Amino acid sequence: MKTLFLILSICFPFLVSSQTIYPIPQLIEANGSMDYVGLKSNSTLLKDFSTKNGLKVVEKKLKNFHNEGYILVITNKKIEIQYSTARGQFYAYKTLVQLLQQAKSNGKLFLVKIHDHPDVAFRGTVEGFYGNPWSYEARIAQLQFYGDWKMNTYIYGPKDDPYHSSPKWREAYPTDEAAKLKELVEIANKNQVDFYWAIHPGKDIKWNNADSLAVLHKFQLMYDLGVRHFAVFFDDISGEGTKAEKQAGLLNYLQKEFIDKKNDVGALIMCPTEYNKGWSNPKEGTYLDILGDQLDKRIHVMWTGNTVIHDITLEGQQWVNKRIKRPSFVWWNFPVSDYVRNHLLLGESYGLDKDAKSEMSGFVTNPMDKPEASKVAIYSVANYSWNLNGYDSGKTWKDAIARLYPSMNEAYLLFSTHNTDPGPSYHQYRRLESQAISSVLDGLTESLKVGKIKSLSAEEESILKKEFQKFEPSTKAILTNSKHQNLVVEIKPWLDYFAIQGKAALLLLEMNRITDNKDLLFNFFQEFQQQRDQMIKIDQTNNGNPYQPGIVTASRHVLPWMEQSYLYYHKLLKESGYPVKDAANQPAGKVYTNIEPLKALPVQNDVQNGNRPFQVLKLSRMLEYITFQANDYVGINITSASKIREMKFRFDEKLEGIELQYSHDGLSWTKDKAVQAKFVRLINTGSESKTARLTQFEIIFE
Ligand code: LTM
Repeated sequence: MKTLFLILSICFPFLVSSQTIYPIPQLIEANGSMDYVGLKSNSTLLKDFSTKNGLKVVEKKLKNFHNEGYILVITNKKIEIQYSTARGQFYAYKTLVQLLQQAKSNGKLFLVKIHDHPDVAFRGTVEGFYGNPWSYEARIAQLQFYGDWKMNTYIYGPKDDPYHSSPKWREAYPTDEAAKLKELVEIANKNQVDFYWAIHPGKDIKWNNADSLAVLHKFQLMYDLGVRHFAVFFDDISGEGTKAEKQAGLLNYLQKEFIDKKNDVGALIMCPTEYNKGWSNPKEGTYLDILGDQLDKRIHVMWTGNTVIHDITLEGQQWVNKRIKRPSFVWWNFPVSDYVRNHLLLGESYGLDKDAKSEMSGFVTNPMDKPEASKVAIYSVANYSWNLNGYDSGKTWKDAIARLYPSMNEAYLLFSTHNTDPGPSYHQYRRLESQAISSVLDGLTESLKVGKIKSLSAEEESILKKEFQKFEPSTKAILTNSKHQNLVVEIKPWLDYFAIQGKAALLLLEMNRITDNKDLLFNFFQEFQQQRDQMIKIDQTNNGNPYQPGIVTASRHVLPWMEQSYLYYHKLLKESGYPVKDAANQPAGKVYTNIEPLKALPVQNDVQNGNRPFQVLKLSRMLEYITFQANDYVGINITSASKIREMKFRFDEKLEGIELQYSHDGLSWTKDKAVQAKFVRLINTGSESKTARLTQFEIIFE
């Protein structure tokens, strides 16, 4: 069969073209000959297809067949669909619709035989991010989208829904919210999507009968709204709630008292507290092994990979699966951006192992709080999880953009190419960005850092110029595209910023060519500064969340080159006596810590917040818990000549033995506020480790 497939793929590549059917089917045979049925030019799709073209759709139910699989046979006499479940039947029609859509545009319906089934049993999304949960309307659009692309799982678990997590997980939803959830479940059912409702009780759960009953009761309330799939999350908690045997006990209780007693509820899913290798106790017999041994084998255990945000590797899957004694259920933290909220993550979904299908029971992506802008990545995950071997991240990404945004394909591809990397963060997860121009730009930046201008070859200059010339028109094409205003609403400030960035970059290219005419350079610099000021304004006045406020685009290669150029020309012109506008006297600093993952934590300069009278440096706010071993510290090394006015920090719980200290040299430390200090840190002065979430660390300057 496989050989036949190969031969046919080579002879008739258009037949197995991934442009034709997505997710790529496991096997396509050209039914004996490369024939096709001609369609009348006005043929509509499936509904009246059989009457107009004399081809009937015949259905056949199979026994002992893959439960989501189907066979679709198109001959010049009939279209036959074989399946064993309603879901298989649904997917067969989804494939047929794609073929008919294609046929509608070229008038030909090819005679084929398609054997298809998914590689991974659970495929879809987990709405599991921090920040604004998706709207009701956005969720409807998502559920329809999942049905179209053969995803069967949506896990509802927005961290900032108080009825999902603390403080209200024990309570019923208010009537209007309950009604909307009920409708969403119905829409999910219509699209063959299992609507999983997740509870996140671990922050304040008591391991007693009353709280076991509270979870059970909440499940029943959700069941009454139509929910038939449930999950329990124990991520991002500390203290009592984190105990493996207690968590396993609760899950087993729910299995016995709820799942086993109803006969229409799907398999339970749990997200453990140690949900990635980096945070797992490696010692035998600890947390993950306890779950492995004690948790009912029917319950799925989620896993984000070797760290919170990571590629999914075969080796990583095997490592955890051995411990939890079952294939883990992948919670992939891409393209979620709740830890870098000033970025858009629109790039390829890559880093997914093609050989890992037997090592995962499910694969869901945690998206951005921007549902439309997440669709390209979701579509990619639909493809990966359906057919791991057939997955090509780059091609899928391009196909996704072409399919979802045909009327602005090139423009959105260009914009996405430059909006992929999350930047430095404590997760240390980086993505390739601006690939066509990145190495040339990095060369320029490195040279500027040592005070030199690197000249460009004519070819290099032309490549950069052509690319930057596309920024503004691409932005316009997206902004004015009436079909995709849902998307535009989500990303407008980033589009505005990007358009100006393109103009500023073109000015820098001009400046790069000027060797000795400082007057001309000064003219260009002033223009460049105007554009840069506009970018700063967009950054300062949009996306005012308390975590990572503001806007950046093309931040991995283009922006650093622009900033380095700015510093270089500013200095050069100032020293040559030109009246260049001084940059605001901003405090500057970098993270100061001995805790390895926190070494990449950005320090934000909050001078942006225009209505604040003070200038502020703060540690980019983290979502997860930090463990301070004895003598561990985190703080800021102030690198500017700024005087400290006030210092603010907060943990989400009281921590004895964590001390605030100041130092001039990083060697001798004092508890007393030192206005001229160059280092401020929090240090665990006790002998026990301490775990908590640092929700604020801010130095306010005079
Ligand atoms: O990843 C998990 C299991 N939990 C949280 C998510 O809620 C959050 O969206 C991601 C990304 O910041 N990180 C987490 O730790």
